[in-house]
Amino acid sequence: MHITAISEKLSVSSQPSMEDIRSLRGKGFTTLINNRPNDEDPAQPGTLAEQREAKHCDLSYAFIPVTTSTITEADVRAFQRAVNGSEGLVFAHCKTGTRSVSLYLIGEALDGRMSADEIVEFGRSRGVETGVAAAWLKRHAARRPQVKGFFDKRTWSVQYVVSDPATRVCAVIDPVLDFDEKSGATATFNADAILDYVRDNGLTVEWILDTHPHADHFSAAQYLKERTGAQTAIGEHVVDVQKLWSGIYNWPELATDGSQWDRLFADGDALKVGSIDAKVLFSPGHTLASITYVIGDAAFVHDTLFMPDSGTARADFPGGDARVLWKSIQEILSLPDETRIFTGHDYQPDGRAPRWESTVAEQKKSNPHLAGVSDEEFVALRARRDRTLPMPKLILHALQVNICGGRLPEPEANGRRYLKFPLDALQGAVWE
Ligand SMILES: N[C@@H](CCC(=O)N[C@@H](CS)C(=O)NCC(=O)O)C(=O)O
Ligand SMILES: [Fe+2]
Repeated sequence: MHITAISEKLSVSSQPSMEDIRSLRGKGFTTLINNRPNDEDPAQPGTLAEQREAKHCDLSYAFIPVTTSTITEADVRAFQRAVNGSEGLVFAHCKTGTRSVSLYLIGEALDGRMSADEIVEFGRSRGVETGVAAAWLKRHAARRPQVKGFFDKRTWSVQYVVSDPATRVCAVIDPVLDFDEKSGATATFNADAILDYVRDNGLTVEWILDTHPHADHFSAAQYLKERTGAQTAIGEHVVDVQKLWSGIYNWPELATDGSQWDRLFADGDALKVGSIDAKVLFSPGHTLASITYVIGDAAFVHDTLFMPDSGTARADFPGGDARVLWKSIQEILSLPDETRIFTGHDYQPDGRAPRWESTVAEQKKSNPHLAGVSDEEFVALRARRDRTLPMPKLILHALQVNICGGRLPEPEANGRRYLKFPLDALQGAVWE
């Protein structure tokens, strides 16, 4: 292990042995960050062993695995949070230390504390590799649109603000309205964080876009429309979802014509986010109405693909179909290889920090539900996995709000709003 001090708080190193990890407390470190994906080489301990040892030695532990070609801003922010949140000195490692240094340098540059020249000088004076950070920052500067993800840890949802740097116009995608099913309380923490970001960055919201009627959280589309005046939109097949669920809820008064949104998008429809061209792909399979928004070089695929280490979305909700999902995924994968893919959920396998950005090339290469998998195998593996998944805990709460465009039920005579649930209407109870 070769330790290099990077800042007052942070040091980076090549892969430590378990014995090295045991020595960290004695050297004054209180946090261990592992930036190395599991299984890079058979000799590495891996996250579970490192985490166990860290716990044993009273070190805080964060698992933020990256490769040099797939670092995202979310990784950089997770790294910053782990460093800033540490009470004492932080020890970060990958195989050689380069990835850990790169995460630090990119964060410093994004926050305006270091220029490109200062990064080069930093590398020269400390003898660390800065090429990865420099290349990342160059690619980042050339990218449009800007994409800011907001992770909701209660529902593992990712919400986005997608903005055009030229006009400062933005679209909000899949915003979450907070709901606590135990108390029945609603709140706007997530949506207000989005509004703060919009205000702090001088953005104008022109679109509030949903990819599909969500089954696991309420949409904050209405709340954000009231505050910004922006247009709401969803895919036109939402009318089919409305018809399906008005039956399940025995709700004949529900308008099933999509009139709850300002705009309904059809497959191939075009829109603009400021000066950036965007188009809509119909991507059913997870739901009857799912769509993908392709905005510049970024595709918002929500519940079709998850991160390459996490597979794909389930296809067993009412109206879901694995064969149809496979077709939708193939259309997304036919976008250019460098297209940025932004997913709608991240369920944090092995407790790794949340991630939501990949590329078409990475998905094709390493998503285990896709790489080397045939359509028949996909349908079979989806059916196998879906049989094991309980229904989302909020499916019955959420659909009645989301098929109304994120409007809560009207208050009754006493001023309170009420939800209504069918009993024994859905398959998928898991009793243990
Ligand atoms: N435990 C979560 C599950 C949510 C869920 O079922 N998510 C859907 C997307 S809405 C999915 O595709 N899950 C895939 C998986 O869990 O493998 C909840 O209760 O909300
Ligand atoms: Fe979903």
